[in-house]
Amino acid sequence: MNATDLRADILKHLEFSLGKDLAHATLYDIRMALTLAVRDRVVTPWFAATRATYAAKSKRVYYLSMEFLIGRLLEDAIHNLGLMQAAQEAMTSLDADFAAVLADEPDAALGNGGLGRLAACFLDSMSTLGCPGYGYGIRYEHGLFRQSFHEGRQVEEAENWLRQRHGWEFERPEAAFQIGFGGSVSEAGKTALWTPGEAVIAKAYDTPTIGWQGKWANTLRLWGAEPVRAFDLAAFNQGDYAGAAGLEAAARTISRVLYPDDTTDTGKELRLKQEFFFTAASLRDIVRRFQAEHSDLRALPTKAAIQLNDTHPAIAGPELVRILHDENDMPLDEAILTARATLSYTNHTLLPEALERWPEALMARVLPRHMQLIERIEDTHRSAYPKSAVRIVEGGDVKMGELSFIMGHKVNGVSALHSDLVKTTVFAELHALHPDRIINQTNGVTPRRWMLGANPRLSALITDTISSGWVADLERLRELEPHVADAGFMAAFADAKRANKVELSNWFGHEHGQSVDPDAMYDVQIKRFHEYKRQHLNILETIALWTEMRDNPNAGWTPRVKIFGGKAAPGYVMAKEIIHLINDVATVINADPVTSQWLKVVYPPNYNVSMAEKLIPAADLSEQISTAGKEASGTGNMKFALNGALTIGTLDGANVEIREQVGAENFFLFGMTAPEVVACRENPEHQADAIKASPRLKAALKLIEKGIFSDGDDKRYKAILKNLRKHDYFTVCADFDSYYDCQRQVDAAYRDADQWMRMAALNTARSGWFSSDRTILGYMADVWDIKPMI
Ligand code: B1N
Repeated sequence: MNATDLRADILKHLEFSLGKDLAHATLYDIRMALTLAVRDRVVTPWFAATRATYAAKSKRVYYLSMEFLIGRLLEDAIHNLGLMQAAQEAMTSLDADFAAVLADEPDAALGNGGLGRLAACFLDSMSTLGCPGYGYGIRYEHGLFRQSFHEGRQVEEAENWLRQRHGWEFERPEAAFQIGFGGSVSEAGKTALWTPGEAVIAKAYDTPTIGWQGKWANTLRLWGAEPVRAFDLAAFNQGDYAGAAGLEAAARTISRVLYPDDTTDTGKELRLKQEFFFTAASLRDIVRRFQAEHSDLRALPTKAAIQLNDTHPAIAGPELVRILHDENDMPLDEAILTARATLSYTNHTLLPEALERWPEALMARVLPRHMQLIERIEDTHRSAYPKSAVRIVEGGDVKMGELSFIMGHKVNGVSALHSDLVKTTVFAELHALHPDRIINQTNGVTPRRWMLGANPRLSALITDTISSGWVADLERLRELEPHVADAGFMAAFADAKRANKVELSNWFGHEHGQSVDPDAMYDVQIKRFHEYKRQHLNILETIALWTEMRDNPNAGWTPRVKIFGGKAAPGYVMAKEIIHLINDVATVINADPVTSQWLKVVYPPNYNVSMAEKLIPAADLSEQISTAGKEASGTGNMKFALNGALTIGTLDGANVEIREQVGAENFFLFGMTAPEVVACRENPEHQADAIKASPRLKAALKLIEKGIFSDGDDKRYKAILKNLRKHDYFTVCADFDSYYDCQRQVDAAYRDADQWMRMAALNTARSGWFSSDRTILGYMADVWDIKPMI
């Protein structure tokens, strides 16, 4: 594919799809014309893949997820299709700034954090590996809110990615299902007839997801909610315009906005309706596709593998039983077995507040037939295991984790440590009954986006050194290891890192008016704000370090830039106060003439996928400092190691496996282990004892209390201080000294620039195992029983 053809197609789309001539084209027009020209090139392999799957009547994977945190698609598609050079040349010939065109695309932020981003990496890997499959989710009109800071406080604004045309999707008016809620259930022989009281239409929007080198493409099918009838004409004719539109608004509300909470159970009726809406529409589509190829629904598990991304689509269990039993007359026991053989469930968290429970009364009102079937599923479980104390319905709540476990043939955790904790904590009793059901599939990240796209400099060096096979076989990065002894390679590796840092510093300069020294260590913590992730541990250490620098200005300090990024759920008060504190501390420290040559704090607002793509390649140090036992896996940790940052971290989630892969000598470990944290909490004075034992921590808390970072306001951080001094469930205080000391080891290591770079290069060379291609191959073999089609 050459630049001339691409250019001609861009001009054709500009004229015929966008109705513009080149002289009047805006940046948006150029970007959209390029998008459509690239999309045209996705369609042929997409059709070929779909036809091959139909022809072979292959088994397909269906990945059901409330969230797909995709980010931008244009650059990724250009890379996957091998069009980078052609696109660059075409843009130059049209006098367009290619980087600006790519940056004009809004992020598709249909997710909160790791869980949604994992789903997006999985789509990429499934297409790269030729695993036939579909992602199913919701086409939210508004994705994750936009964050800004007003006097250091987080302010949320609605995000509006669909204000512009979404260039990648195909609307499918013919693929629409009516989805009901409420109503009543009547007996109909052995089965039952559910007559919903209200209904909406789920309409499909398809986005092709192209794999590496364009060899395969799958479909991401997102459902948008629409009213069954457009509006109430009679009301309109009587002049009641608002009333006439009310029906439409109520229906569209279902796909209006992404819930911005991760890790809390919001318990809202609208959330339950969203979950049922997309799950029911997806199941109807899956069963329809099956029935077009096969007649006997008992064979469903041999042709469809449905993965539940956490419990959000857990209603798939009872809904599939309802379809098989009520609508297709399969005996109930057989329907339950068939559904179980089709479904499997991934658990992403053990935090009790994130384990979904729905009040029985709400479930019975919104989904009356499903509530009955949940009771039948529970009866079946109880008659099979009369001694088991496990209940799906307990204390007036339906527990979606138990339901998912019982209705899935495999349950997986997302890192080795987390899967072990799943076995020994939340699902210990169910694990004893079903010892083969819980398995581990450690998460991964796609190297196409997180190395090739985000870090072109390092990618070029890797390709020059070991050729390009690593992009689809990331473990080949191990071939870099011998080159770590080669001064030429190491100089090039260091140059790539430094150039990434200069670029980031320039971006900080224009976007946030604060460029930073590229020779300082870039120390980065980017992730959602949550007490368990302990951004407050990091900022307390920053305060202690600043104090130490002021007290000993001649101690030969290692220059550092502390970089933060991330959003807090709008209702999570403590997390928002931690954000405020970081911004306040930044203001004071950055203005200090004594320390500013060594220490800066930068916190750009509105962290998202595109910002991660800028920050990660420029990082020297990756902060993975959660309370051990709380971060199920983490995936940012993998992206940093891959891009040659060293980790400072606890033995939590996938950190454990990262340390095993890269070598303990190339990882900065601190803090208590998960069992030590549990033991520590047995002492109700653990925080007080830790503060007493640590003059530095005590002094840092005191500075906050005195209002040093809040213009003398000694009340502003009362809640944080009280929590740390009295309660500190996340053991910030107990881990503080260990973290502080470890950071000083980091300082010393960074001063030996050559040795640091060798450790960084070994992190890159040994992170290949964290490719999501490896994860997906694991799911295909151990959960889905599917073979690659290419
Ligand atoms: O899932 C990621 C993991 O890498 C992270 O460690 C984990 O925290 C994250 C309720 C969640 N767990 N649970 C959620 C998201 C949305 C929501 O409404 C919970 N996210 C995770 C991928 O495995």
